[in-house]
Amino acid sequence: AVSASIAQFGMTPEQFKECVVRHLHVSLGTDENKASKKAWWNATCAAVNEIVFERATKTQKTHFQKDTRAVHYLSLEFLMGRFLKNNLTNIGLTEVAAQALEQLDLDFNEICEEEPDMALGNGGLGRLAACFVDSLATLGYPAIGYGIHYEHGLFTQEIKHGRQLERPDSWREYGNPWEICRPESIQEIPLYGYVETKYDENGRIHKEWHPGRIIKGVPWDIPVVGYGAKTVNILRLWESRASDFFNWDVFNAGGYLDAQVENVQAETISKVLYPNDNTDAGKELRLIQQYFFCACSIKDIIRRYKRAHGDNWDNFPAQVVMQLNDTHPAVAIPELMRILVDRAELDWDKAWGICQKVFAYTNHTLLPEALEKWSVRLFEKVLPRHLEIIYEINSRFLEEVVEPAFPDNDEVKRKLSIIEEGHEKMVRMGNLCVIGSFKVNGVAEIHSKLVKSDLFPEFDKIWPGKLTNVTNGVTPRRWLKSCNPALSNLISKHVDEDWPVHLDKLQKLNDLADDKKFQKEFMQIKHDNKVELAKVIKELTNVDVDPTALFDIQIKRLHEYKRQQLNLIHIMALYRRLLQDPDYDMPKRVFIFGAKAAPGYYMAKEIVYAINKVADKVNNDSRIKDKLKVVFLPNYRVSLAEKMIPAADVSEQISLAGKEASGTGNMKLALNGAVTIGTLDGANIEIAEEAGEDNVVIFGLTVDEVKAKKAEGYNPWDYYYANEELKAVLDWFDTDYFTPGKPGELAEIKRSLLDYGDTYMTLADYASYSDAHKKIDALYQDSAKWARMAIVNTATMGKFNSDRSIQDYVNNIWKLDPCNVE
Ligand code: 26M
Repeated sequence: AVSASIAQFGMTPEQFKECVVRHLHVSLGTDENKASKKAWWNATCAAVNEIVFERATKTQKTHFQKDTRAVHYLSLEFLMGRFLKNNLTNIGLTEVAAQALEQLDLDFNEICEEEPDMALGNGGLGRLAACFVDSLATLGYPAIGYGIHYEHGLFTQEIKHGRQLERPDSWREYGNPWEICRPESIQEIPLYGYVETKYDENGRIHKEWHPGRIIKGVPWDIPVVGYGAKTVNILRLWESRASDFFNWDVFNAGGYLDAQVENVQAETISKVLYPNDNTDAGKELRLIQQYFFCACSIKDIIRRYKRAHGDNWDNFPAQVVMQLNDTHPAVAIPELMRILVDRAELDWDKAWGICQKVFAYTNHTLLPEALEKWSVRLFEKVLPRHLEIIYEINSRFLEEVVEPAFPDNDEVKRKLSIIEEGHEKMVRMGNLCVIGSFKVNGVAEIHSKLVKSDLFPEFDKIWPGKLTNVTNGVTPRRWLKSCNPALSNLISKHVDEDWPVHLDKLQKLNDLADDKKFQKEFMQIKHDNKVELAKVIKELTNVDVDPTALFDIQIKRLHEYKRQQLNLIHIMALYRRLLQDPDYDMPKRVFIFGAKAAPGYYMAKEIVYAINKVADKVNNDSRIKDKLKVVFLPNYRVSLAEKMIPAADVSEQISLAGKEASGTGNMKLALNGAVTIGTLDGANIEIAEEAGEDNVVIFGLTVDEVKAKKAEGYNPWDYYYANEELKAVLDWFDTDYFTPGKPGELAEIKRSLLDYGDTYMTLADYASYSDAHKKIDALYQDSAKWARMAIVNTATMGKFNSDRSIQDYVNNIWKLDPCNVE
């Protein structure tokens, strides 16, 4: 079915070429002789859009005519990356476009490089949203992604003298060919002000919110092309503007300048993505961002519902499900209650019944510092009516639900209350989400188990079955077919060509895992990909690396719980072994990092600095004869990941057990034939189950062992004194060995691991990690064994197709039917 639909866009390279040239003239206003690469890229996008926009319109029309139930994916982040190659892959025109550009004397890959990444996300959570919208369209489900049209996405990272510098990301400074503005669907959003209590003639209480400001929300639509391009869904992103309506008074009173100030304030809301990952900042503007996009989206959903169903709310839960991507859109719950109770004048119980059938919530973390809380004071200032509604939800919940389940138990009530009592009263967004949703899911088996047992045990008792699991996944279209074309072509020679939608079919490669010819082809492709990455490394860092060396890659946000510092300490130990014994037996190794630190995260930035300083020293030390290289690639992002992942031999997944909810980079790397070195954490456990214990290298404490060690009192000094090598490496941080003339510049890292208690038990796992790397060395030196492992990893990752995740959501939570378009 997929190839049949691809055939419908059957186009010859000549036809595609003509289309691009025509757009160069009529859309870009230039010609073949003077067009810049950027102009060619724009013209190519315009050619693709001839197909994409048509399909998008057709899809929207079909969904409206059939009045389909749809999922509305509410997320503050969509980390989409680049579109051109992805859209070509999904409409099946990659080869045609590549040939067309070649006929124009252009290099397809070079043209694709012109596109800035759409980096409207921090990391895993935002990229998951992007993979999910791809899968929803591919599977033909009616879906819409709602988010914010940030002017600036995640900062770009530069490394200067080893330190991270942040510069603004201006991804659409010169326009974005993939989006369309929809002024006809603008929404007006109230903020601030006060609540008036009124009584009607029957003595019924009525609350009226008199907002202090109105903000305009302008929607930008981005088509999301499914593989096979039958369904093209929409990602709708809201941009904030000052409302003209509100500013007229000010203007007329001669306040032209005051009005401009208001414009600036209003436009600030969608100005920039908050760069925190797994930590809560608690800033007023962030709360306003959350409310702004939830309120716009709900109004949009209701407008569409009313077009088909009028003022009758009875069918609303049958038509609408809203998935909350973490607690960031939690305020959608009181917002829908406000509209139903204050505006539609439904009674409370009926409104609450609707809410509880409409919302579902995904938890992405157990880290205490990431669990969102807003001060009651701030909430009251920005959203006075919503605070009242939250209080009402809470008191009914405590009385009607908690009291019967836990009679006279004030401790449980204190724990489950949406309001945290204390020095400063806080609104707990996680509790609000669990109470307001009909399903709550974690993102990997172990994570969901911990959500039940450690985070929300009482909720699990009150509502058995509400807490559930949906293991994350990644789209194999971007993360294999499009980023690793050579491997994809090899796979297609041995597996049905629809493997990008039926990824379990890769299992067939298991039969070839010991086949000498196949091993050779597989490893040759890996080598070629490493040659390509080596060029990128040279360009970005001026470091020469040998593509025959083992490429060991850790790519993810910089966070102490992810333990880049463990990787670094081990690299320093290898360096020390090589210095002490030039014949130390290990394969040539290249350790490659990609990581952004949150701009306000001090220790994360110290670790970035330390990696870069160690890299400088190691890479320029002729004594170790290039047996060890360390590379920190600046500005890690989706498009760089697409170049790194196909070239990885080893995938570092080394978080402290219990801390990484899932991980999704682990899936992409294994799918491309990398062997995981990892802890029993998040999805690593399921990757090990699928690949088999022999094809991953597991080390470190388990979740239970971590808990036991914490309980008995963990002391990092014990490990320091017990391990001569570990002690020597940590003491190195106090010297000026890596920072000549500046002793102690790296000392904070040692302090965090000893004096500040080593929160993530890096030292406890060191010995086991070091042994695991010795195992990797031995395996890599047996090239047949290694090839077998790499192949089995690719063969067994079918489970981690995000299509499977989406099908799990559909079956257990969303209950959608796929919709045929045409
Ligand atoms: C919070 C407050 C203010 C500003 C930003 C934030 C914030 C932003 C992103 C908090 C958390 C954010 O993301 C958390 C995240 O990315 N979690 C990851 O989710 C992935 C997808 O489920 C998992 O694979 C990762 O394990 C998990 O860390």
